[in-house]
Parts: sequence; C-alpha cells; structure tokens
Amino acid sequence: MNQPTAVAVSFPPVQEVDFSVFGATERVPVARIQKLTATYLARNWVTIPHVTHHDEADISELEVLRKQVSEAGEVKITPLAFQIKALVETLKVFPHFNASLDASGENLILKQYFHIGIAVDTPKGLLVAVIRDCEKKSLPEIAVEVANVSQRARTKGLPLTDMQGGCMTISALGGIGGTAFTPIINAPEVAILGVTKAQWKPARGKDDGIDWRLMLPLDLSYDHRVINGADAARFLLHFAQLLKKPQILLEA
Ligand code: CAO
Repeated sequence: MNQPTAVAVSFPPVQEVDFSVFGATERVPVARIQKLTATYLARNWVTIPHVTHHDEADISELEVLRKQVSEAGEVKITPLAFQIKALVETLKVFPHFNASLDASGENLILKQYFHIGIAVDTPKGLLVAVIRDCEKKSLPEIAVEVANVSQRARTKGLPLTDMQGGCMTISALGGIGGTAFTPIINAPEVAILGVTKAQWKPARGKDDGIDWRLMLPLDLSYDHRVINGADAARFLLHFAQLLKKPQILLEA
C-alpha cells in the first residue's frame, strides 16, 4: 500500500531591500494584534483547501423593513444583525457548516449552539468578536451587542474569552465598499461569509420594464475537505432567500 508522503517545500528567502535607495522611507513597528492575527491567517490559508463561492441576495424588502424596525424601536439595526439571524437559520438547515474537524481529521464535531463571529476592523488590527447564543437573541439584542463589542474591540481590545467558541464568522465590509473578496476561514471553523456593499441593479420587471433591486454581494469561503461545492451553493442560496423574505427573521 502507498505510504503517506511528507512533502518539504522550500522557497527562496524574500530579499532584504534597502528602500531608501529609491526614496524617503519611515520604519514603524507592526502592531502586536496584527502580528498575532497574521500567524493564524497564514496558517489557515496554507493548511485549509479554500474555495470561495459567490452569490447575491435581493435585500430591497429587507432594507425597508430594517428602517421601519429601527425607527419603531430605540435601537439602530444595521444589515449585519439581519445577516447574523439569517446565518443562524441557515446553519440549522446545513449542520455540516456548524462543525469542526477533530484533531485526527477523521470525525466532524457538529455543534448544537450558534455562536457567530464578526470580524472587527480596529486601529491595531483585525479581531474576531464572538456573539454567543444568537438563536436565543432578538434582532435588537444582537444589534446592541455588535455595536458594544465592536466599540470595545476598537478602544480596549478584547479578552480571549470574547473571541473563542465561534461557529462561523461573518466578515462584513459593506459599510466600507467592495464588490467581492475571498475571506480566509477562521479555523477551526469550516466556513466564513464575506459581505460587501449592496448595489442597486436592474432586473427584468413587469412587461419587460426595469425593476431596480438592491443586491447584496455574498462570498462564502469553505473548507473543501468538509464541504462540497453543491452544498456551498445551496447554503448561500438558502441564506439569500431568507434575506429576500426577511419577515421570518423578525420572529426567529
Ligand atoms: N451595504 C451597504 N451599506 C451597508 C452594508 C452593506 N452590505 N453594511 C452596512 N452598511 C451601512 C450601514 O447601514 C451603516 O449605514 P448608516 O450609517 O448610513 O446607517 C454603515 O454602513 C456603517 O455600518 P457599520 O460598519 O458601522 O456597521 P455594521 O454593523 O455593518 O458592521 C462591523 C460592524 C464591526 C462588522 C464593522 O464596523 C467592521 O469592522 N467591518 C470590517 C470587517 C473587516 O475588517 N473584515 C475584513 C476581515 S478580512 O481581512
């Protein structure tokens, strides 16, 4: 029988360049958080076979509802709170996404809880805050928690306990921009959802007229050892359908 083969790969070292030869420069230290995150990102990028699947969700109705709910209550609800709720409902239908491989790689640990990670952009680097038990929390409760935890992450940083135990992460860049990207999986999770800026797009309407729809770009990176492409496509379709008919998320 063939034995597993260890493959050693060596690369030429990156050249040390004296940039001052080309123009003025300044040397600034890399922030501690950025350095720490870099080691995990590099490990995950190299050790997990990533595939990124792209789709978009029609959020025209969701945006109307979101504004109504925000105005009727005391809490501003950003699109991310709806996305967290929709992700929980989608994970319930696709349990292989709410899972981690065990150390042997032979078993999948299916989780029966729904803790969602959110990537937070801070001045010192990227942090992932975990919002726990999202299936038990209302949209306003989730919105408040996202606002509080991201504020804390940016000002004081977060203790390790606030960053552990996530089931799947959302990396929301929609408040900034972009049409698509390929997020890196936050191991030991097996998938990550990237979201960029919603855009108005024309669709074929009644009598071949133009119907303008607000479309949200979605990018799902998944661990191909655990998830197949067809399941990724179904997962994202289900997620997009929940955002298209968002009423159900209010009661979820
Ligand atoms: N399309 C269009 N507009 C969007 C949007 C989208 N997909 N998502 C959010 N917005 C809007 C919000 O409605 C809000 O608009 P108003 O101020 O006019 O009401 C505005 O953008 C700001 O939203 P926000 O970013 O403050 O809040 P959020 O809940 O969407 O996100 C947080 C919170 C913490 C996820 C975000 O601030 C953040 O840090 N994102 C960066 C994540 C990141 O760095 N990812 C990369 C990781 S991989 O390197």
